[in-house]
Amino acid sequence: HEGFLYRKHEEEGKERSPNSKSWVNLFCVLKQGEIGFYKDARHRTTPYNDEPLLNLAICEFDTTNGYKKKKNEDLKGWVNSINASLKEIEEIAKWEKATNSS
Ligand code: I3P
Repeated sequence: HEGFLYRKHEEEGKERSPNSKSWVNLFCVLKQGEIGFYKDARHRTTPYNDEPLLNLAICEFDTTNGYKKKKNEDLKGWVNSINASLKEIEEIAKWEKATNSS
């Protein structure tokens, strides 16, 4: 799953920029349990702001936090993809556990 999303950090970094709470339109790519953020579709080797890939396995994911200031029409599709990805990670972990113990 990939596409442009507007993103905003809830926590503000020590430095105002680039960790400000402003919205930024980024090309987001969900692949193998990780999400990468890029300036556009052509620059998917260089993450936006040199951010490391976001590993879903160590993330908490909550769509019910009640943010209502802006609507998010792409939410449903991304939630489905993220959940499918999490399931995949879980299955791989189970499989690895089973192979290691046999
Ligand atoms: C932020 C910007 C965001 C706003 C955020 C501001 O300021 O106006 O649009 O989020 O509000 O801090 P800046 O551009 O100077 O970083 P919303 O659009 O969600 O209101 P916040 O502090 O309430 O997150």
